[in-house]
Amino acid sequence: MDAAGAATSATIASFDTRLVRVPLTRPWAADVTSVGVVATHVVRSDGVEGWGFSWTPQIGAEAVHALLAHDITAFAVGRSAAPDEMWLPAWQHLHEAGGGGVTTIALAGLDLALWDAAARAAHTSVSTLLGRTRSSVRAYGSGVNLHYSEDELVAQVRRWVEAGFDAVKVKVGKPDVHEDLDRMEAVREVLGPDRALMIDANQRWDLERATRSLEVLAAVAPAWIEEPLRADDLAGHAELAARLRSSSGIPIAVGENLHTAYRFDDFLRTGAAQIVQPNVVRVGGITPFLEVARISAAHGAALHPHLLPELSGPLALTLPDVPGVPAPMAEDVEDAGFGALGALQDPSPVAIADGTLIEVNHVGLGIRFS
Ligand code: SMN
Ligand code: MG
Repeated sequence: MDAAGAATSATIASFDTRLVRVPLTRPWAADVTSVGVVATHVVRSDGVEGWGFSWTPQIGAEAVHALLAHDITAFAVGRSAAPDEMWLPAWQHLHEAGGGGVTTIALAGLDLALWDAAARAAHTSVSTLLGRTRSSVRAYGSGVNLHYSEDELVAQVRRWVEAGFDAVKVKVGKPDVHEDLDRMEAVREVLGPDRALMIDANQRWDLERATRSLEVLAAVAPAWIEEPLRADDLAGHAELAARLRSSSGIPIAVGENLHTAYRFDDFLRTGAAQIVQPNVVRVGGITPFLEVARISAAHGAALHPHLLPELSGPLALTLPDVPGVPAPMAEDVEDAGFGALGALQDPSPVAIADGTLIEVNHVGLGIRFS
């Protein structure tokens, strides 16, 4: 699994970007009713074209677009079109804008377009170019549902069970943990004892509140606790992990708000997390995502890519099989895939049925925005 398949002597002839707002049919909060996509398009000196994108649900789409349209375009045009030759110099060039966050989110728009072009040049899909290690991955049902009533939440979980998911993820972090417990008990009742229940606090707790909350929520046997604390609180996560090791044993999952391979290494090296969830866009694209995958495999940590099933799913098919480490799962947030939202020009590159994601025949990434 390396970038060898993407090697090329072609250079970047042109790069253009456009900002698209994709309405959510199922809002993620009162003020999150659409997601921002910056669609990108590269033309190489050999005439091959590639389509990529950047993405940010609520905050920063215009900033990402500006960074891509100005600094990244000016840097990229004329340079090598091989994504792994581009990535590090481009990241170093952007360092005044910060090492992660908007910087890496924007860089993904270039990296994805270059990978798409590399696969199109070989008349194949990106996952074939990288080398598939499996033909399918489990998918889990997920929802942005802290604002749902308990009845709405239970109805959502019923839909997932009916759709054949054997693992689901729901939000916790109500002001009173006993309300969380009531909701999770209702969810657990629908799931039964054998389906996995993951819980996600989206950074809502501090160390003491997380400790107390997880003592209570251990009753529903969560398969992981996701983002219990402020995402950059490395020491807090390490302390919470130590407390959990000597109590409920619930593992900590983080990564949707970590932006560099270095940061993933920090969390794994210090035992602050046991499961990592890099978001392919937020880490800066496929090139750094593969680096995060190498790091997590070296630490023996499970990796479940965050969101974006049309992008994350095919990449999960290429991740190495690490003995003793659970296989990657894809996350299917209800009604939020680009295909489901009607945002794609071509048929979706993936299909999810019975809790399993497979690829549908396509070239490149198979993700062009209409
Ligand atoms: C999440 C994050 C961002 C957008 C949608 C959902 C959530 C998850 O934290 O893990 O699914
Ligand atoms: Mg999350």
